[in-house]
Amino acid sequence: PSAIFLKDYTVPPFLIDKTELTFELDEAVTIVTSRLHMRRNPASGKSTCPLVLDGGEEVKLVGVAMDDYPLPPEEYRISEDKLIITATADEFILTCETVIEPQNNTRLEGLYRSSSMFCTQCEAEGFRHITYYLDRPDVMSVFTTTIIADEARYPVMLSNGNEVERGKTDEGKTVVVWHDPFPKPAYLFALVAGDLAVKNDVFTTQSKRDIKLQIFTESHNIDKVDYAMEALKRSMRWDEQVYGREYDLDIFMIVAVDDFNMGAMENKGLNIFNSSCLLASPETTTDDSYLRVEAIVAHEYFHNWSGNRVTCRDWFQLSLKEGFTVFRDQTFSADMHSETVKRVEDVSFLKTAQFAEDAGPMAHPVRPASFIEIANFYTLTVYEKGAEIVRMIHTLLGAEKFRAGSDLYFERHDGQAVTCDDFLAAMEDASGVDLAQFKRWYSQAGTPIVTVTDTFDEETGTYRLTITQDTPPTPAQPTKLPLHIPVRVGLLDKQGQALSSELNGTTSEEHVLQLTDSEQVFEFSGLSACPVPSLLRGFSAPVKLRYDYSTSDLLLLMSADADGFNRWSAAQQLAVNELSGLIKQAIDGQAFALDSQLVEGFKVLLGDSSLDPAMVALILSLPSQAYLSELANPIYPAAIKEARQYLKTQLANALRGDFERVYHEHNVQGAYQATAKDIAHRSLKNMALSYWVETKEAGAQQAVFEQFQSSNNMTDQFSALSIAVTSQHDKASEMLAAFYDQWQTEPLVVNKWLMLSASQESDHALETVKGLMAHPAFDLKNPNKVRSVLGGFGQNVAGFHKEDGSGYHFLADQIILLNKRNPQIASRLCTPLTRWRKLQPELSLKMKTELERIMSEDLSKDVYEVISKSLA
Ligand code: HT7
Ligand code: ZN
Repeated sequence: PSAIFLKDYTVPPFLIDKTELTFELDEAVTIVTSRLHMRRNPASGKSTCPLVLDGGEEVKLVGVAMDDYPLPPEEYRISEDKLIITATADEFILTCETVIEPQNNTRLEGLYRSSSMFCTQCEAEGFRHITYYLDRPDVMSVFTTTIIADEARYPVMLSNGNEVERGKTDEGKTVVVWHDPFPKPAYLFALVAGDLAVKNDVFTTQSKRDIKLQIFTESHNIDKVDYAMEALKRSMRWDEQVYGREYDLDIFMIVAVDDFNMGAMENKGLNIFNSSCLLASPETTTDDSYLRVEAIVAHEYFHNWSGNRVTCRDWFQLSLKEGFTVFRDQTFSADMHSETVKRVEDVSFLKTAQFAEDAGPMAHPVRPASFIEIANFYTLTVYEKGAEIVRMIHTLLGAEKFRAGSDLYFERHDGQAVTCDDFLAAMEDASGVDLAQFKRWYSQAGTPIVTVTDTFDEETGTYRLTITQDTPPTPAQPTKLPLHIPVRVGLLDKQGQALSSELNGTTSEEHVLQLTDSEQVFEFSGLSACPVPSLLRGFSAPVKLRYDYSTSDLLLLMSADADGFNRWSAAQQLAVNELSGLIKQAIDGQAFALDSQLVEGFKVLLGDSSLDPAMVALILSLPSQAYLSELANPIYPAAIKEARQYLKTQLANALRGDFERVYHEHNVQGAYQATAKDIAHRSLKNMALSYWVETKEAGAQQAVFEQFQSSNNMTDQFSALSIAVTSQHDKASEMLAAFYDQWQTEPLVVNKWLMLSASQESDHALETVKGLMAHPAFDLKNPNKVRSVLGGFGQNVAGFHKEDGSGYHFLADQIILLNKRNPQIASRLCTPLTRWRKLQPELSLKMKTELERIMSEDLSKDVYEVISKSLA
């Protein structure tokens, strides 16, 4: 497989003004007829080149006609999945009849079957698995879709836009015609047919248009869509209020499907969701999943403007729509709940997973310069770091100018396929802010390291920060240029009071430093004593901050900083410092010894009822195994696990009474509600329980068991179960079995059970996982189930990182098994193996051996790209 490069982009030689599709859906074969109204693209300057259409190996061509005359075989050929037509007029109608077998489509790209329904997934390059087409995002066309099927089996037949006709064929089949007036690339095409139940609602826009809202599911799930429907209406209102964006069609539909490679898809007017990201009920859904449903409903809806009305010119520009839309959904969720809690969660995820990606063999810029398989670039870098870039623009411009920039972007590019540079140009033009250097964030990979040192001049009352930046080399980018980095800073006195200071003529309690050079000095005047700096407030840039904070500075920031985010950040840093010492002791085979400075800080937190319980819970949560692995080099997985366990037990024993009290104080009574307030209480209660149980007191063990048995909601029940499993509760196995018995008819709950069971640490973890894959609840065709079991196993230190390498061998076997069946899922399963270079030497070698074994197979493009880059 070979790479394609951004620098080689050329405009399409042909355009498709209108696309007319007919689908004759059937269990055995589906016949797809396309009538493409095409013309040469004057902008391409090519007047004679052949027409080359994209296809897939499973698409069988039955016939092709030009302006209704069948083409003789010598005038076209199929080569490497492309249909090549040697000669064309300047303007013509191309008709293709193709046959596909959706029921045998295990890749879940294109048209496929999920349960008893037909559904599609066309982003990024799925449409070519349906029929031959110019499958690239800068070819935008007006689609009319005719669906013909047996109404008894498929009473619901949906596509993009509005239903414009309904009738019967001579054979008695039902015919439904959909027309989407908005030109769109093929990746936004969608079709669904099945026996589905519907929930209807109406949203009245700011200009008083009534929009019909419909959510479709299989009938047994229709009682679980109320939350998603309310979230949709909140999203529609928010986009009007915050971005001035109103919905455009008269109908907006969402369909839930069980088999789906990712979370959801923003097809124009017909979003398709993984049911795990749409369905919610108090008994079966945890708080985290409720928030996820809301965020993803919002994300897909927001794409209607940031993605659909204005789309990407090419797939290198993916972050144009994804980075912006993630920023929009993050801000929405912050507005719906707590801004600080949301920021902590997002940053914690970024620092754990995106930083690891940036430090690994798949590191790439937010706008990649090349790829072998675009599906591999739906990454945390493109999405999450891309959102951080948009957030930095927001910080640099301020809210008002940012909104002006967004308005200009939508107005200037409505109906176009554009680039990240176009987005930046709109932001610059509307604000007058120069983003020339800032642009490097899009093209330079890697996480910058920002190092801060300080001095205080007693005589002049001047505090000086010297800040350097350095971005480490990444694949294909050995040297880096300085970036434009906004650093939000506040200063505190030794009692934790905010200090006002003057910087460049502005006096304020907070400043945004514009770091643009490799080294810069910032002078704050008007201070009477050396302050404690609160640096990078709100995580104002996606960088690794280095500043030599003393323990007392961190304790001060944790208890008193005006910036809630930095209070959490200080607590994390304290915990990281203590854990680093413990990890070293574990690696050196020493007995653990620690007098934790966190005890006092945690005690104050646990006694302060004025604080947001959700923030307290976040501050109490120790840095995760994954985050500590990201920080470590080399990574000793077992040492990290032991160190975390030791610190948790120390804190639990030192504060046992506080955890027990807080557990009882935050026990929410009454009917379940997914409100910020109730979620906050549940999160603190369950965090307290997770500590209390580490004391091994009978009362705590009993509390876990009772909560498991008597909860009226999945958050509390599943928290109790997870706590039992991780703390190796006497009844953990009994509880796991009972949980499965209770929920075996609810697939989404069973997925949680699969994941937790696979993550249960033990010497025979691998046998457990093999047993789970043979369990009737498992299905290799269902990505959610594969992710649950293999994702859970990946977190299982004893099982996955077993010294004999059997965990890595097993994962490699699964990747090889899925490589051809579902390349996208197989490729994503490779992620843990890409970290091999950072692992402790004995494990590193074993992992590398497995990568080499995978490499010797006949690989899909998806898996080939990840494995070959990992070994390079
Ligand atoms: N834009 C959507 C991307 C997506 C996708 C990409 C590759 C393979 C399968 C996929 N399903 C959905 C999702 C989003 O970001 O909104
Ligand atoms: Zn998206």
